[in-house]
This record gives sequence, C-alpha cells and structure tokens, in this order.
Amino acid sequence: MHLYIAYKNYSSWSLRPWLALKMAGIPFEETLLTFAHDDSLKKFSEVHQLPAQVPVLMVGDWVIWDSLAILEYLAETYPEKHLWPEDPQLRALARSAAAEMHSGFSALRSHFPMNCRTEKSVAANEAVLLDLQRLAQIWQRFEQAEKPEGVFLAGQFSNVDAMFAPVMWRVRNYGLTVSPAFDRWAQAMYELPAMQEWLASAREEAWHMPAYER
Ligand SMILES: N[C@@H](CCC(=O)N[C@@H](CS)C(=O)NCC(=O)O)C(=O)O
Repeated sequence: MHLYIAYKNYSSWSLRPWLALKMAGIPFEETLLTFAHDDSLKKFSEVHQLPAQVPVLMVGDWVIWDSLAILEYLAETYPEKHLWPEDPQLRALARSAAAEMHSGFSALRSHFPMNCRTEKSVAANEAVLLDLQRLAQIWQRFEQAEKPEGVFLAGQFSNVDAMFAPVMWRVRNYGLTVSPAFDRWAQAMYELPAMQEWLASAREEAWHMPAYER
C-alpha cells in the first residue's frame, strides 16, 4: 500500500489519510509529490489518468483518489481498526461531520491555509467567524452524543478526527478561538506522536509557498 502526498507543511488533504494510516497502525509506504516546485505530481497524474491532486492511495496496481474515499477504503478493508465508530448513530454523526468538512468550511480553508510551521495571531473575518461557530456547534453535538470514553470526537480516534486534523493546525497556529471542547480535542490531537512526526517532517521541508503564508 503506497500513499502519495504533497508538502507536509501545507497539504491539508494529505494529512488526513496519512494520520488515519498511522493511528490505525497500518503499514504503508509514502511518496511526496510536489506541485509548485517540480512536475512530479503532474507526471504522476498523467501516468495514472487522475486529476493533478493528492492524496492518492495505490494498492497494488489500482488506485484510490480523494481523501474521503481513501478513509472509507481503509475503514472497510481494516474493520478491526474501527476507523468509523461501531454505533450506527455515532457513525452517522461522524460521517456527517466528515462530509461537511470535505465539502464545507471554505472561508476557514481559504483564509487560513494549513501551515504547520507558522505561529502567528491573525484576526478572523466575518465569514471565518461563521465557520468557527459552526465548528463549535459540531463539537457540542459530539459532546452531547452517547459515545465510548476518550478524548476524540467519537471517543476513540476515528476517521472524523483525521478529517478535522488540519483544522487543529489552523486554529492553533493562527490563534483562532472555537470553544473549550474544541481546545481539549485540539490539545489531544497536537500531542499525538503521529502529529508530532508530521510536524517534524514539515519543519524539515525547505519548500516555501507564499500563497500559503499569511
Ligand atoms: N478533494 C480532494 C482535494 C485534494 C487537493 O486539493 N489536494 C491538493 C493538496 S492539499 C492538491 O493536490 N493540489 C494540487 C495543486 O494545487 O496543484 C481530496 O479530498 O482528496
């Protein structure tokens, strides 16, 4: 199993399946393709007839593209890893939130690009404040749900935490405010050895992308 990703410092979509694989302890190889510093992603996408985007998971000679599709594949292929919650209601809640992350939060995503290395205080505009309020609502809904013990959204770590992982970097690194429940989750996510491993790699990268710097 081979995961293709982009810059660890900047590529929020790459982080999601990478973190799920690490947290589940599923062995995989990884290759970093860049899209602003050479044509490795372009060439890869041409060979495999894909959009020039990562993440992409290769399993043998077949291919799964798109972060959420990869997370679904992992959950199906490794049911013993419980990458979605077992309880159907909690699973539906986790999937709803993951899908909302996948298709929404455009203000937060565009105004506060993930940048693991940066740490600065940046004020949120009206549209971003609405996204932050929506995050607080989601966190409250998980707080009120019946779920197993644990610090993650659905108790134990699951795909919904992977989907929101880049939001932790955005909120933390730009000094944004969501809610105390979000802060508890964010601290637990930050302390994960896998997240620290990602951060260490991001810090080692020499690539610099002005469009992702605030
Ligand atoms: N919907 C896709 C989005 C993937 C995506 O936008 N990936 C970015 C990296 S974070 C990318 O490959 N960008 C290439 C480019 O901008 O040229 C997914 O969820 O996997």
